[in-house]
Amino acid sequence: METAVSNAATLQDQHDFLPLNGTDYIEFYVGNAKQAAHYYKTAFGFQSVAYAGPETGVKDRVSYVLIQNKIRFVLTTPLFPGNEISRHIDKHGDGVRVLALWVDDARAAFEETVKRGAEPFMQPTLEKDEHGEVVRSGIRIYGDTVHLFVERKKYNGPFLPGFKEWKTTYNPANTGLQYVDHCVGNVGWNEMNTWVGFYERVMGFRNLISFDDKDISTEYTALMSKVMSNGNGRVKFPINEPAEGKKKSQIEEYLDFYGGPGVQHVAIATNDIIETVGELQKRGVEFLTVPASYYTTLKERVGEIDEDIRPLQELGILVDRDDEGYLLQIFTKPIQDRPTIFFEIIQRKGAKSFGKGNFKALFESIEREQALRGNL
Ligand code: TYF
Ligand code: FE
Repeated sequence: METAVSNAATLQDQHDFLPLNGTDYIEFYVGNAKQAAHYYKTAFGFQSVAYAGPETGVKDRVSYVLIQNKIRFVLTTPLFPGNEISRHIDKHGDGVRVLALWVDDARAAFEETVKRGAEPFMQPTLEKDEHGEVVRSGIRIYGDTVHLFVERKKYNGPFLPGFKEWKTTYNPANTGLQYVDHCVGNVGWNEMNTWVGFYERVMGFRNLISFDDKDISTEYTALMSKVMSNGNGRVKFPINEPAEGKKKSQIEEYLDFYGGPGVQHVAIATNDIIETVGELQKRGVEFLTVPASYYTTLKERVGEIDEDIRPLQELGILVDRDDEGYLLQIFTKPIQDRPTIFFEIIQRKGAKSFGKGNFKALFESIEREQALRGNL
């Protein structure tokens, strides 16, 4: 059963020991950052911002920084075998290494979380260049994924010290992507509550919503999920674990191909999902599809909405309603050859939920893809 936990009041009474301004950046370790950067520019409409590599004095890697509105992605590739990036890619394929959080005090963020049991990843480190100074620190989370805390209040460079502005004449138009709505982690069997406890105890997050395996017909992919949110709601991390069902859980397929826990999907918000998804499809981004019957019963399920059903159906956009409003969402196919990370595009019209009414149609769609891969 879905359960909404309403402990917002109690949390507001407490001091937030880990104030977060939002997501600072998401860093992907990829096999070929030059080509990945081209894909994020061409297909998703990201803009070139900054570069680090041999030309800037970094000898073992190349990183490209891309932005679109409030979303910042860093694409990093190793230049040699045997380093930490190479090993990450060998094990996981392309994937998310860093979920960086924007803070006002990276030293305090490190102290407060490590004091509460976080495993240190990076001691607070001051980096400087002609644009000012940045302090970063970091802790480990599930799998090989880490949180970095980034304090940049005394910095006005393009990204971080060590990066130079990336000037280019190739600048495809953006696609209306606005900000990171949530980042979902897949963890191992029976590990969900461990990570829920971690986000509560170590990070001061609270459980917004829980889904158990009964929310998803046992005919289909079984999983459990709990959505964790920080105090001001700007950072949301749902955690999934596989559950025993009649068929192989989509979470298990992920864990097999990622080589353990990691980021499953990044949900990106838009203010006009029809416009954004239309543009993404024109540029070759592939999305999961649902049967036409989904749209014949849509009005009964969600009532009146501002959008015409026709373009929603043409694009394959899903709709769900909760007590506070409704949301529109759609999911890409995995964005690399391993069936691991994918993106969600979401437009919220009052709804604060995650699309439970779409789970059956969505998971059946994922399951069809799993079957094509022979992993069901
Ligand atoms: O973030 C969510 O909860 C929704 C639904 O494997 C979802 O996007 C949940 C689990 C999953 C795929 C999507
Ligand atoms: Fe999601």
